[in-house]
Amino acid sequence: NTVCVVGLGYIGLPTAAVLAQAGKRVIGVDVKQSNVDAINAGTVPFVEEGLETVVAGAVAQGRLSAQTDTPEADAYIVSVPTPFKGDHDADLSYIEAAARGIAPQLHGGELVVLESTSPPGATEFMADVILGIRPEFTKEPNLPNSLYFTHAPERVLPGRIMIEMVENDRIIGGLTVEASEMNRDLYASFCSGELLLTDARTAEMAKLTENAFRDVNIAFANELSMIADRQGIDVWELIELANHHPRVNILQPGPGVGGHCIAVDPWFIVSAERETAKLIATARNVNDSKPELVISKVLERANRLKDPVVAALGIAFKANIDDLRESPSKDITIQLADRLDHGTVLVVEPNIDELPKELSGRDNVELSNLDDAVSRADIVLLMVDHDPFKQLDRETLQEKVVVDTKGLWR
Ligand code: SAJ
Repeated sequence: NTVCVVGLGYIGLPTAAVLAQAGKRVIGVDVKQSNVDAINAGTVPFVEEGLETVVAGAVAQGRLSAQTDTPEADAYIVSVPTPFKGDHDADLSYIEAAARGIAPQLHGGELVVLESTSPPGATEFMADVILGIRPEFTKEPNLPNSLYFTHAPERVLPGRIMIEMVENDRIIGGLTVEASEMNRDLYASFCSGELLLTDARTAEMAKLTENAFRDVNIAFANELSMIADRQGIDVWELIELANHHPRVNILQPGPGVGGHCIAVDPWFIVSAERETAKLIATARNVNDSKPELVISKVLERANRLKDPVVAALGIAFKANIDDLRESPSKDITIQLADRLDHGTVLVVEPNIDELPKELSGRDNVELSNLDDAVSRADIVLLMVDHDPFKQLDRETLQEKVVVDTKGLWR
């Protein structure tokens, strides 16, 4: 029972690891030789709590290995990126490349699961690529030349992946019922959550819907923060009070929405239904407009000073992780460095050791530590609610201009 996982990133590698832990023989495939080498050495090329122990164990036991070519297997799990192309359309070229790698290895009877977050129709597209190359096969079930295609979107939260991968309920949508059932049997080996069967299109839409729901709700909080600011009201107190209503549960405003999921996936719905998905598009735009407001606020205060020092606290996309992908706080910091007439930006990010390339090598940017940055700063800009920032002695903020985008120091 061999499973091949194509794409060994934030989702593929943990999936490969839990399958190996469940006793499967797992071969991971990645285009990047350095990732393949790292995994075969039992190490993990990114930070995720608890992952390295499982990978190291599975590699040592000979259950998990990685390579750059796609092998023969009984089941394939495709977890490759689906970035944007054009006007927020989904770029399916990585899915297509994965399908082209899988097609020559098939004998009939294999399951091919698409895990990548995808627009409606992507599973069908993947199947069409494979059947285009191998027209002797069919997606009709129960024949010697049947292939089984499904979509099983991942829903794990970065930072809790190893727990949520096992415990979360899963939606499994097949092009046929038989494909869904085959996928269910495989995922039951590692997943203790409920396995909910549906068709592929509904599964694709369900994943996008979950993230769009969260995005719309965060947009509501962010819009409230702008309204409250203009009205001279503390938005966090406002939300706390309103949330005492038994049917109100408003999320938290912040400097914008980041990460590779919530800031991306809603656009796939908009791109499929531009005329109808108005609220979803507006929410995206509200959340994307938040960083510019933070930048203006800081610049307005900085420009009153002769040689302003701005402490930028947090450039990760959310609390207690090192992930800088689509991070609004990183973008705000870059913009401040670009647009400050004079002065210095002190970056404090406890989860990284060096500045990202967009910020390194600049005369007016330094990577600093919390105490040093706060003591030198005229303006303290808080953008991420990392634990160490919560513990800061508030006394040190007296005499400073504080822009607290997370309401951490209220
Ligand atoms: N954020 C706020 N206010 C809030 C909550 C979040 O501004 O009240 C911001 C965060 O600071 C961050 C962004 O939203 O910038 C996204 O963070 P998140 O914690 O909401 O979500 P992600 O991107 O880490 O993970 C999401 C999860 N989806 C949902 O909760 C519906 C996760 O379960 C998905 O698996 C993941 O997207 C994914 O891969 O799609």
